[in-house]
Amino acid sequence: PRSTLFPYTTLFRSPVPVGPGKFPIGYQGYHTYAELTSELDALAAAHPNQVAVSSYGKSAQGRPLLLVKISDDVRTDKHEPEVLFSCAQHAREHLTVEMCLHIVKRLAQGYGTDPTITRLVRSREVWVAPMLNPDGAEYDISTGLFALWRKNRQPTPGSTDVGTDTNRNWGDEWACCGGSSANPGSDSYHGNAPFSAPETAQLRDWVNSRVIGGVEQITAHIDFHTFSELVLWPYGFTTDDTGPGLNASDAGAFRKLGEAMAASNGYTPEQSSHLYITDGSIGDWMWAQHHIWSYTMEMYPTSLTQGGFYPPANVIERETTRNDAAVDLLLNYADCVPRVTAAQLAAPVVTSDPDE
Ligand code: 0X9
Ligand code: CA
Ligand code: ZN
Repeated sequence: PRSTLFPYTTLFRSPVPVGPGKFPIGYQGYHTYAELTSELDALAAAHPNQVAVSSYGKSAQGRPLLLVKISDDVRTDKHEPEVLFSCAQHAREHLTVEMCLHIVKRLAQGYGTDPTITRLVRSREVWVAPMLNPDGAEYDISTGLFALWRKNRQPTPGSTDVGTDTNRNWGDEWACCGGSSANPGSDSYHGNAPFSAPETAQLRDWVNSRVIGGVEQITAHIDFHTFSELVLWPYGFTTDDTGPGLNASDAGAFRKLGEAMAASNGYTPEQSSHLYITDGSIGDWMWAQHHIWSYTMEMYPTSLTQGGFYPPANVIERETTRNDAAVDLLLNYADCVPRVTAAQLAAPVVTSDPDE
């Protein structure tokens, strides 16, 4: 959502803290960075051929930026569509961490037991970056109460203000169009240069490293945020339906798959700039630079009265499972997203499996 803080602070009832660096009472089901790390390590240990945990760099404060790969025969780089799911660019959007963890768990545990998941895990290479901004996420719970923090925790040279909005720091049309702020104190501060945040620069470098033989291996992507229950697609920097490298047929495919995913989870689909203009957001770069079919999903809830950025942990299971069909749709179409425009979406979707 565009602006939240004034009504938020008056509506929000302070929860009971458990201790510094811990989620408060009612939020214990959420994962801290350390808990996320050990959960992922346990999944990799339980599914050594399907789950591998690594990192693509370090945050401003030195935390490893976690990266999970899920596939059959996970240590082999196959010639299969690669799909990226990313979460928690924004510190306080803790529900998205649970979304990424849920994707890893479901694919790992469903492989060999659920036929749909088995087929998807066999025919795709799935990457999950579950916490793009770990410094911010940890800062948000550092006192034991929520700090309402959004940005990273990078010092801004020449300012006492801390933090860059990583989702305004990507290098496509950076700071072009009034969709970000040059004020270091702003929650949408875009940084002093494109990719000035180590968190964005290193994810950029890793995505660039997936160009093999001149071809970007990642074909599709969802960046999860909260809140508003939306499915969004590029461009964010312009209200035009088309733009550099984005023609009407691309826009039609973005819309068709976006609408199909939204039909599956009850979210509202729209071009991201129709919500509001952003410049330097992740999805614009993913498309402009690599033609990755990149969506932004704003998860539960729709309003501040339902908890805003801080819904209680008892919604985690319901609100992550809610996106299973949308995740499967993206994985399914990742071989060729434009074929969605010809598909009968009510009919079951069949993807050929090169391993069979
Ligand atoms: O503003 C953002 O970065 C995202 N919303 S949030 O409330 N989670 O911060 C939405 C980005 C989507 N892009 C555009 N609306 N252009
Ligand atoms: Ca591959
Ligand atoms: Zn966000």
